[in-house]
Amino acid sequence: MSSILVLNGPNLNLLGTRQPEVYGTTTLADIENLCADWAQSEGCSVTFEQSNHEGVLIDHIHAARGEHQGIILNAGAYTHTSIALMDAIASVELPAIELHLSNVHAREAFRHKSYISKVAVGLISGFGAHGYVLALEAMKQHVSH
Ligand code: CA2
Repeated sequence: MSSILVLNGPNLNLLGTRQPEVYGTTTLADIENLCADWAQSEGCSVTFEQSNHEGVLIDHIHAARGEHQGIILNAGAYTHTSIALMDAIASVELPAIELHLSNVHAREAFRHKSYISKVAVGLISGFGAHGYVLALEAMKQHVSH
């Protein structure tokens, strides 16, 4: 059975409570439930984590080695700044999909740069909460080939 880590970065715990015009009204708990429902219907295992701390996110990435076949990463604003997260993804040699709720390329220029893209197998951006299901589908396909 394939096992996938879904990892969420800073401020995503606030989803559904602030800035609904940008990020929608779906909470992170709702997204976790969407992922759990997908996992059950597909016969996959999904582990869902969130942290506001760069080092904790790195620890989750390191711990994924030997536990999961792939990582789906919404690194939040660390996407645009963190060489440390990029290095962590490269070091574990697991496929990673970069995920964003919003279309980062339709937003401010500082969101157009991504350190995660350099080490990701692909990018899903702009489909809101449904992007998590799209990323899970893509990762399932990717690890089965
Ligand atoms: O679109 C995405 O998923 C982002 O990763 C979200 C990040 C942002 O910095 C990235 O550029 C794109 C921000 C997450 C903040 O989430 C909030 C949720 C509710 C209220 C305020 C922030």
